[in-house]
Amino acid sequence: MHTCRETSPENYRTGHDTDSIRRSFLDSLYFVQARFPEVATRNDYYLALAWTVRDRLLRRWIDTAGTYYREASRSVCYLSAEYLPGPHLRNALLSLGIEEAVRQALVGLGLDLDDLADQEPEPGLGNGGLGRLAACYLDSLATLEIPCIAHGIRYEFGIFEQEIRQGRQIERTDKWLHLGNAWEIPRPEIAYDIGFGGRTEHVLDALGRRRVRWIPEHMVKGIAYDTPIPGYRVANVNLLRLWSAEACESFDFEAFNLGDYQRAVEEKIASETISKVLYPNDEPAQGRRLRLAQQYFFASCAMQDMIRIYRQRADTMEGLADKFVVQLNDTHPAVAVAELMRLLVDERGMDWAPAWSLVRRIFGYTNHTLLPEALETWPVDLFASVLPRHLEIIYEINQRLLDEVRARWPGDDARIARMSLIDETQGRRVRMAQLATIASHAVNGVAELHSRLLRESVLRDFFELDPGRFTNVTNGVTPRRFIALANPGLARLITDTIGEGWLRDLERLRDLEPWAESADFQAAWRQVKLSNKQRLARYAGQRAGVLVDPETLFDVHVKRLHEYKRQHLNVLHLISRYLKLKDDPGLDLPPRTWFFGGKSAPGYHLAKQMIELILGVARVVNNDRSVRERMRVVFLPNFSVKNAELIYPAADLSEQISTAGKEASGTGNMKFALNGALTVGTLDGANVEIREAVGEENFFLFGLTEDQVSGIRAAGYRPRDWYEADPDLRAALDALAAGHFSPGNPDQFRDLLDALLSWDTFFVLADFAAYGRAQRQADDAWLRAGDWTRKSILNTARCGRFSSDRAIREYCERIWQVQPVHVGAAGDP
Ligand code: 26W
Repeated sequence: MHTCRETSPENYRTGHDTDSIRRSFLDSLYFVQARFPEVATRNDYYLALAWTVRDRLLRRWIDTAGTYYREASRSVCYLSAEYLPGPHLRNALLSLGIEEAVRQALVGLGLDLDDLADQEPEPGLGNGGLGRLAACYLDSLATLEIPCIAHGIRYEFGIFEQEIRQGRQIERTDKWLHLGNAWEIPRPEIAYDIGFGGRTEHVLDALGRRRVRWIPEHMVKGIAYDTPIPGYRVANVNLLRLWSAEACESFDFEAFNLGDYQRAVEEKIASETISKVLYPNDEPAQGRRLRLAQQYFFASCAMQDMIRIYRQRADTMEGLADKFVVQLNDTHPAVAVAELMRLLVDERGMDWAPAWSLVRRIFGYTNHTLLPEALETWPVDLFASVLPRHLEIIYEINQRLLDEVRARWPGDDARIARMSLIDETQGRRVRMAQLATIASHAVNGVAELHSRLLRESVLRDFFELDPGRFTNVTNGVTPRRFIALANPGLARLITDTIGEGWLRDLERLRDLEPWAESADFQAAWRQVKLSNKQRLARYAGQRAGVLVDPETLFDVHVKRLHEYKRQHLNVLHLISRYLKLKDDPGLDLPPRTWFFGGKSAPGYHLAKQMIELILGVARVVNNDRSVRERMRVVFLPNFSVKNAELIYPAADLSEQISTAGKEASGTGNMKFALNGALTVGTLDGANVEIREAVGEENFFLFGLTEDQVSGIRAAGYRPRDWYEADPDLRAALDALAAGHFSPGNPDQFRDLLDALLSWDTFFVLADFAAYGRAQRQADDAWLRAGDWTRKSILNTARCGRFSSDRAIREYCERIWQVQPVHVGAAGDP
């Protein structure tokens, strides 16, 4: 078997020097894009560049795959229904270390790298935090040389494009693939048949053992599309394997001959629907049939693919858990548990017990939310109609679980009812979090507070059943994209100050601490921040049509719109400040610009109202001559990874104001702090750990703690009392109710107001005054420029632990027990 090393064209096709890059760029333009300069479009040039860079990634992927194969290394299978990788080109150049060589190669051809890079569409295959975290983790897995295949769905249409029209969010279809995608490699031969519906047959096999055969009603084909995921300055390139659904028979010729053209393509349409579009909901679970089909589709492809790769070198299944560990990114892929049991027991003939112990050793489960409406449960009848065999397997798992619980807690029927995988209370539903938990050897939350609340509430009974299974891995973010790519000015200043190496060892940022006192360094630090603010101001002018002064305090609140994230608390404070300035223009409040950004799930009415409220207030404040020199409000449309890279480096103040106990972790909070923004926030999610890291004096804390919130809730919370008791709050809410920010439509915000004054689920009114005090602390600190800059430097210096490299190292040690595999790179200079 010849190895690839001798035959591969180690020359300009993969060289890292400017000449090789220019030659292979022109080659790609002529022979892949089939274009020549006179007629080539910007997209042609972008794609030609993408092919050129992709070849260099594939060079490394071949070395990686070869090494992993030779070393029979243990691998991670990361299963996630969502990925938000962001544009690939610039990250690939950074990882390969060829940005400058490419920039020179293009200049020589009269082309500009940044101009071409802007052409790349963003793969918006996720809603928010969960999807972006998965992408950060893939970057760290490759950078830490950990063998990994990440599985997901190749949605034809990703998260909608958000447009703002007449003060409202409009959703536009995301056609990310329409100009082609140079970063994926179609793998038509890596394909699996996926069954749906039908029935099961219980038979006795030749040895008289009970066997079950599933006869699906529908079959769909799952096709793999591979995207190379490069590590930073290592030769390892892992794979993101996204599955696309196709019809087993995409054209029914017989129907066509009968002139029934519709039926001829019916199956094709039905099948492709499965990977057609991403569900744009972030939190509220909608028990849609297609959603379950999507989840099973990629879970089955992933499990069948894992077994295929395993069986390339083993013919009995016993060693499967030595070679693979599977991480469930929330419950969305949790049906993979029942699928692996089906493949091991029904297809491979294993007995239940050994199969189950394999499954337990293989799976790990990460929970990302405590919101009851986000914990997935499926109606048993829906489950039975889509996945009849898997329901039987879940019943069997449940039976054995409840037998164990009964043995431990005889007569404790309440505990049995709470722990059963089948919720009998609301018309029999399958509890996916409980299924994932009982099938995993490790269950983790994504921040210390969240993991504690998980043990004490949602999964309390399972914690009592087996405490050793529960752990915490606080989230992290990749410094490659969110510092080096997004904030090159800061990256240069840091390297000039503490030397190279910090991008792979972020704790080294701590070496910046001594410089926090230096006036020169502070001035350089402020200069970097100012040029990032000027860049964002230009963007805001273009995309939101609002003129922004970069000298003002940039107060930034960007994340999905959700009541628990309390964008409306921010706006209420903003309104209060506006009314006060109207009353007393002499108030000594430093000029501030409020930036908001984020999408609302299309069906989430109150979240959409919050966007309208922000836009309504912006229109009034920005056009009010008496205040607009000191207050400006901007809603940045279509928040995404691409424009987030402009936003995080430009922020002075990061808004992390969720109700304590609701935000599992947050990751934007980490990106802001690492880029030198100070946080105004509650003791929620990872805010707690950020405040511990940076020091309480460098964090504007406010609000009820999780304990206090549950205390008030238990005692009975009457939001109207707070309205009555606080004149500032009353003035702001009254102005809203009076239609001050919705001229001609006074009732526009009725629902939002009613929700606040009647039940205020997320304690906005209760935290209003404290939030105002924290904001005044921020004003005062801002007026002491030197002090603010010092705090900003210390935030960056002390947040190295929030690197996704640290998080992945913890997963490797605590959950996956996988070791790095160093890949010697051929052809690399
Ligand atoms: C079924 C609908 C649905 C879709 C997505 C339910 C739940 C989700 C995700 C779990 C929501 C999500 O993105 N959660 C966020 O995950 C981040 C990464 O761990 C955390 O930092 C955020 O706090 C959490 O809200």
